[in-house]
Amino acid sequence: MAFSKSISRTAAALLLAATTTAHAAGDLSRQQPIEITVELGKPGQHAFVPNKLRFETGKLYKLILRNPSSDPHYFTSHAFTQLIYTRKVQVVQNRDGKTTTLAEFKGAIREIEVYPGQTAEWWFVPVAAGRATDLRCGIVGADGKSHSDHGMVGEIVIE
Ligand SMILES: [Cu+2]
Repeated sequence: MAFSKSISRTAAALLLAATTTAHAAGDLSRQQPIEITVELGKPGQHAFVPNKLRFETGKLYKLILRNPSSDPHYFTSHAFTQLIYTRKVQVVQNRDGKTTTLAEFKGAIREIEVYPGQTAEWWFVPVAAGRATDLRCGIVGADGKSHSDHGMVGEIVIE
């Protein structure tokens, strides 16, 4: 008992030493973002393009969710949201070649719905490695099937 207690005390002291001598990485959410665009839907097809996404921990990403289709679409992955820190989500408007930010949302985000012809930007830093295989769009069409039933699914890997 006394032995294991002294071991853990030593470990704590080593950890403290390592923490105080290591260089601080700074504010990871303030890096220049790496931009990645995912199209939500394409004419006549419910799909994520691309449907396989790869990110690295500790880097800031600006995930541009663009909906060029005529249906609203969700970007939903519960597993993904457990692996990231969200800095913000922005709603942007593209008009006459000029991009204007309409709103910013801060805090934990669970899913995003983008309306036809619109764009949202998800700024986040992956904090844990993992594989999310639950990316989907749950909107149910007139045929009673969801977009994910029609193949609007995807996978996200964080390394
Ligand atoms: Cu959809």
